[in-house]
Amino acid sequence: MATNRTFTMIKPDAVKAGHTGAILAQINKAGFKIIAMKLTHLTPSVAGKFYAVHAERPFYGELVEFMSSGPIVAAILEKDNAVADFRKLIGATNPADAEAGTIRALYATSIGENAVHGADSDENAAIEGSFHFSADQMVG
Ligand code: FUP
Repeated sequence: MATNRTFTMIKPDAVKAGHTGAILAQINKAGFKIIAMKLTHLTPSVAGKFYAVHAERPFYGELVEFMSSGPIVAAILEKDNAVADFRKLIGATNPADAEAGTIRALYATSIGENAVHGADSDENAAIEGSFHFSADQMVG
């Protein structure tokens, strides 16, 4: 069910640093089931489209450049209360404010290079999930 799913990306900084396996293990340990997953390298154009909602923000250019700077892992995750629970697991956008033990506290280096993305609503989770995956690429 859409309301029990969220969308995540392990960002280029974390993939580059070799944290993919540890982050996926933490996600699984927290009770999320992986419904769809791929390793991909976004072009600036695709990253720009994904983050179009931030197009007017001052950090948009840097965000698009960073998100297309190397491979990412995109995934759809399932769990009761997936969106809120995943936001809790990843911690605050700025790792300096992220609670100890959260993925961003452990692996993010700055507010821009913050290791993981997590959808912020059920609606955005569905939009972002279908941006990256077609229905036949989702399991279950
Ligand atoms: P989040 O939902 O926690 O990913 O945070 P936002 O939607 O506010 O921001 C999306 C992405 O923009 C962040 F992951 C990183 C980037 N960003 C910056 O680079 N600088 C900022 O001041 C805020 C966000």
